[in-house]
Amino acid sequence: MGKPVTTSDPADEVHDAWLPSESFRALGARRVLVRGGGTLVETVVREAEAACERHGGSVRHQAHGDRAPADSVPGDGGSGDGTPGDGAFDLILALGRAAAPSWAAAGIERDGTLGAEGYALARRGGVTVVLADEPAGLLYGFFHVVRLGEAAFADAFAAQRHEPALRERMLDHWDNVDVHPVTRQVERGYSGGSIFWRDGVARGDHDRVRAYARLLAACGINAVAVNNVNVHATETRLLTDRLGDVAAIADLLRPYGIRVHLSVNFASPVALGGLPTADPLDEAVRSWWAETTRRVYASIPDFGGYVVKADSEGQPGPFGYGRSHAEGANLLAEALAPFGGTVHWRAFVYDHRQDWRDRSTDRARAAYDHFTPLDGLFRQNAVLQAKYGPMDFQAREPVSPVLAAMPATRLAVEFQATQEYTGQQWHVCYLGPLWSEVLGFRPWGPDGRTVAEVAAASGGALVAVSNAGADRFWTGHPLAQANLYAFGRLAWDPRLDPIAVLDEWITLTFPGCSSAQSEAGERLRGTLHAMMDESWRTYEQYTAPLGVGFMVRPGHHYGPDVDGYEYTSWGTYHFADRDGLGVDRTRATGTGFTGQYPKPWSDTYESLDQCPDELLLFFHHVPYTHLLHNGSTVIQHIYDTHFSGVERVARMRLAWEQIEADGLVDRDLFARVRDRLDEQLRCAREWRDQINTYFHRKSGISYQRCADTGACCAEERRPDENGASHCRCRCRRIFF
Ligand code: GCV
Repeated sequence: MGKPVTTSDPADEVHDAWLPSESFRALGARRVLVRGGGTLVETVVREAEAACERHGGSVRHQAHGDRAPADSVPGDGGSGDGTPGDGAFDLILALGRAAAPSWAAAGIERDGTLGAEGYALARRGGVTVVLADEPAGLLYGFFHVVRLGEAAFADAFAAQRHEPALRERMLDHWDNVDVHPVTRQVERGYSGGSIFWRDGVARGDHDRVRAYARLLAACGINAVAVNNVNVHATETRLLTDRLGDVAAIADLLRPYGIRVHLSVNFASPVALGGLPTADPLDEAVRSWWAETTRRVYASIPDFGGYVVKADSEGQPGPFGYGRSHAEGANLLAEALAPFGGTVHWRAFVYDHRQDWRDRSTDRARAAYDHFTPLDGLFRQNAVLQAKYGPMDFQAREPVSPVLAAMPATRLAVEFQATQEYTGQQWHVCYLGPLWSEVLGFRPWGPDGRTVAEVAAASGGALVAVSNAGADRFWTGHPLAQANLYAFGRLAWDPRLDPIAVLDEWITLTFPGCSSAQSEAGERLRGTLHAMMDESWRTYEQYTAPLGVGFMVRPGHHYGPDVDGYEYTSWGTYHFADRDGLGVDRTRATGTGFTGQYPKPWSDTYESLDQCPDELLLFFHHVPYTHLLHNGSTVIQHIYDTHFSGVERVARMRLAWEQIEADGLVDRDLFARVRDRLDEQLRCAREWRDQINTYFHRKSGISYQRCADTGACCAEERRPDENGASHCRCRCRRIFF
């Protein structure tokens, strides 16, 4: 536990990510008492033991601590039953009734309101205490102490309560069991193969799955869907004759408080049950789901539930039977209800066979149009899972209006940690700030609730498509681990500052940053922040401009192709012509999408004057000469941001090279990041050159400084990222 998962070749050693042995040093050097019993408490004990074994501390486990006497308080000599008094410990982790003396000692009144996963944390009289009503709380409290490091054992602090904002914090794996001919082992996977599956069978790498569970628990994730939402033939069978494979994964995740979910094929009654229909109102279909679900729970008693992509991109669904999505979702919810399971029903339903000539059909409208009429009709254990934006995980989209329009429905917000549209884990793109913006967005204006509050109040969830795979660094790009970590932390507390979360990740993952307490350590921390804090905005700068989205190569979605999707059926258009670009989604003259928002946003987005610059082309079709709030014209902004985005990537690459000499980063990790930065720079230049050339050719408008002065080359010569000296704007080099 805590040690790297090793295979025969040391070069294949799996990276510890944010749980290297060093992060347990403070805790592992202490005298620890754990009070309480059960699977999750056993996990805490094993974790503490492993840490103490490495760092010289000790662990005492009092499994039946209900008998702990009331006089067992800090400073006390002992309980009289052989257990030393609490004062003999530096850290006490105590559960429920077993914790009675510790609650008192910590000055916390136990009122039983910490919930299933909450905990209280205090330090008093030289003892740090973690107290929980339920076992999961103790596990999360344990990892909180790990995060605090020495700070957990320094100055006294008053009791703090910690509870997750969202009760379900879930990762969806888009992993296939079979290697799919197009999407391969993991759809949109950029981290090697699947942790769970390989070539049609369960991978069987239990150490790896356990190590994954540990990482997830340490950042607060408590649910995992183990297969792709596009459910193909073999994956359909996970529900029945391949259920044993799912149960085996559940057994490995359970000790870390993680429940397994399964993506299911809506047509399973036909595909597996031999029924002539999957009509949700058909009695035989309902019985089939009820019986099948009963069997699932017989095998996996804490099974979380189903995830369904229906009537979307070729997946079957209720529309095929003339039924609504509420009827479809309720069919599965009804089957899950007796066992406490939940169905996650995805709102990603749109027409992917659109005619590009038809400018009235707007894919952005689809989820709202399909689902808002169904508000209030979903069963209590159905959660409607909506992507954070109305399109598809673009680097910049407005927040989905569905999230503000279904007050009587449980809602999950879906993010994409796997970087399908944000550099595919070849580019540094820390997504914490994007997610934080979405979670903090207030659909009803400054006095209204945030998206995170809406989801939490609805009893919903936060979900991310996982970016982890069988790669030895877990995420392909080692710095992409930060996205997985940040997702868990923000799902626990959406109000956290994403840069502080990043700093937490840096401290845990690169112990050299703090333990060196040297200039070199500070340099490494500073370099990582310089590379990552703004990396999402950097990515945004050199790719599709001002929220217009896509412009990626069709199919694999990597690299630029401005017209790649322009004349296809997918509904992702930019409508650039010689005069301007962008999608008119106004009520006045466009698709009316702005009307799906409540005030003030429906008016803000409708108005050309008020629409935020970064979303301008999502909502409006404007001339290239349109003046942005930042004083630039649209065309000049496109040129400028694409130049500056590339320069920022070049600086990242340089910064990374400069920390090599300090030796605080593992050589392999250093090399992996360096190689990926090379590719990021190559790709960013490709984006810059294609986008700038394309819009120069379309608009015929030159880079402004040339037009103004005609002499920019003389005035603004300066070295580029390769040290070559030439015109800052480089327009001649690029455009002609
Ligand atoms: C799993 C996008 C992706 C698909 C993905 C789909 C979804 O369209 O490109 O690979 O399919 O979203 O979210 O269902």
